Amino acid sequence: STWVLIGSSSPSLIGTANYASRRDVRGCPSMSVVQLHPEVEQAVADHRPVVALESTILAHGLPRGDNRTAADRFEAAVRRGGAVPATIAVLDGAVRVGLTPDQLDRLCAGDDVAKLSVRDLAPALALGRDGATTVASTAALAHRAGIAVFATGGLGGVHRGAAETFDVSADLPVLGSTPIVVVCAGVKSILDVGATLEYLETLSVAVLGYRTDAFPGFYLADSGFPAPWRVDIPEQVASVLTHRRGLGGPGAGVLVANPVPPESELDRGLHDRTLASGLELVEREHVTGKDVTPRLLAHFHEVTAGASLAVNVDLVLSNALLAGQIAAALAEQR
Ligand code: PSU
Ligand code: MN
Repeated sequence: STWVLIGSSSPSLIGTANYASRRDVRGCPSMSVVQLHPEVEQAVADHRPVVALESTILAHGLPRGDNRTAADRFEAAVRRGGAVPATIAVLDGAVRVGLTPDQLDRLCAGDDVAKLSVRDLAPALALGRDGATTVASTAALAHRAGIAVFATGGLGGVHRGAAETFDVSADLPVLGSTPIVVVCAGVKSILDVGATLEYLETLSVAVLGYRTDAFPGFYLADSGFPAPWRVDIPEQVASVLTHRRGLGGPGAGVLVANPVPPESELDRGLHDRTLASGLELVEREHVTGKDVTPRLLAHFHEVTAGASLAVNVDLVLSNALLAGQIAAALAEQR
């Protein structure tokens, strides 16, 4: 069963035990802090399609107010694609896989919502903090909960200047050891895209362009780099994951790079100017570490007077819909 693979392939991400079955997962003390929403739990148990959604984009990537509306729209897009949505976050001292409307309200309005990568999960749980999960922690938690498909906006990656700062998102190594499908619009264009693609190759992550030969550039449909592989239908992505698992070995992830719909793309000139001023700004304000990405995204939203916000929401909607279709195709192939 899938549970055997899920349990045995990345035992060390969150806990230390090697879980071999669903019963073991439930019985493990470290899993008692993982609370599945009843609808999600039932869907996973029935092997029906489920798509994980991250919460850092809500709490730290989109402005207050817009984020709450967007949260509902992301979940609705997953349902349109044919799957049950499971937004993941840490609330009330527990990991929540699938949030209630009240929990989404808190996550989107909260002033004290930490940004949690994988390494932050245990401290946040121990100290009873609320937190939003990044691509890295959402992928790890989704996988442990038995969810095979995950949608986000733009993947984190190698930052510009990383040769000196060492700023490389944990999104990359986690994807390198988690056999899950992540649907994104490429990596965020604020990053060093070429270096990120190289690192994904080093980590053995399969990179698939969806209906494109060009690797997408988040706000832009084309990053200027080619996509290593091209797929054209959700069934092909499902088949790639099935084969990835069938090959065994350390389970790396599958990255589906779905370009922003052409009609939603940001104007390239505006993009390039805003990026240049944003990079100057983080330098001038000495913004470092996990604050860099949220600061640059906020700068885009300010300078483009909401144009980048609309693009960001549109591309996540498109990814959530596709992720739903991929999860549905995967359930069909079982
Ligand atoms: N995609 C978006 N907006 C976001 C993110 C992704 O459209 O805010 C978040 C994800 O949670 C991703 C994080 O994991 O940005 C990357 O942060 P960092 O560069 O600090 O690893
Ligand atoms: Mn970083």
